[in-house]
Amino acid sequence: MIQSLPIDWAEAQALLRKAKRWAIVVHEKPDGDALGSGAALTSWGRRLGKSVCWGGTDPFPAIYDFLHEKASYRRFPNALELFQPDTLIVCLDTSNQARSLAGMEERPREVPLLVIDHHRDNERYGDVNIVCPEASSTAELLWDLALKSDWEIDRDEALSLYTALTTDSGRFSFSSTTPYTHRMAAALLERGVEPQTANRIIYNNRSLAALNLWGKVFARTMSLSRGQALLSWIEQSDFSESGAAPEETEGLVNELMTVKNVSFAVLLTEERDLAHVRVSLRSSGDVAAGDLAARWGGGGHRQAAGCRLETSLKEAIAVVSREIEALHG
Ligand SMILES: [Mn+2]
Repeated sequence: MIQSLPIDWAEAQALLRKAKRWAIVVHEKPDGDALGSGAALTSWGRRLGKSVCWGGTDPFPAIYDFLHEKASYRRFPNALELFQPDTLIVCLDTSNQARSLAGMEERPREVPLLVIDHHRDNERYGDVNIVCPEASSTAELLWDLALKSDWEIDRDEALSLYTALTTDSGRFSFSSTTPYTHRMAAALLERGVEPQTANRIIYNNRSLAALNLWGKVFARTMSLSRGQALLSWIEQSDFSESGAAPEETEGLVNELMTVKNVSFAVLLTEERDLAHVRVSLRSSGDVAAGDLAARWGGGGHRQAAGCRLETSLKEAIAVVSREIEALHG
């Protein structure tokens, strides 16, 4: 791993060794990296003879049901029950306390906190912080920890780490993907991960209903600003007609960015009340997605942002496309 700041592995290892109990906490709306990393660390802890619990504020997303520690994941209503003697709290993939559990800020001094994360905006809120923004994923840091600690890595743990690695690196395509990321993937294959099986269980799990809904959205996509931008939308009736669930539109807007010469994409989703529209923006060009979202009271990053408009879908299509045409000239 390439790193900008020194990392105190020895202090982290000492905390992990000393505690009788590990309470592993992942961020709200946990993703593949949070869950894959949490599953691997849970399993290692148990093998080391620790009493381990792991979980987060939100339910376990069904698409990751195949992870081997799924059954031991728990929803914690707040952090208070974790504040017990001989316990170490480990926050994974979580940049600040507000994204972990309610009440985490009230942690007593005698309950140590270890933070392991790769978010650039991590607030280093732990007693020991393994924070490395250059890492493709939190899993990459857990992999280092396991190697430095001489922990065994079995096939289930390898699959959990591989899930985290591939989802957080966009299947090894984001700029955070390094030679080290690939070396780690290679080592996971040596420990029994089969890439074709992993790909099937991680990605090929869409419902036909969702495929039908995505098809409708693709078919009605409009080209703006001489093909530099694309805009499409989801009507409420699309959900009832296709039978797809709202969460099955996750990632749809990214597909619009796969069209040649497109550097800006917008997906509008009509809300249930037919009086609000959710706007998802993606950009890889000069017009920052976050700037446009901010104009309408939303926020986000340069490449990905969102906002919500109080208007009909028809009006939103008109307003947003006019704005994009003006910005791209
Ligand atoms: Mn992550």
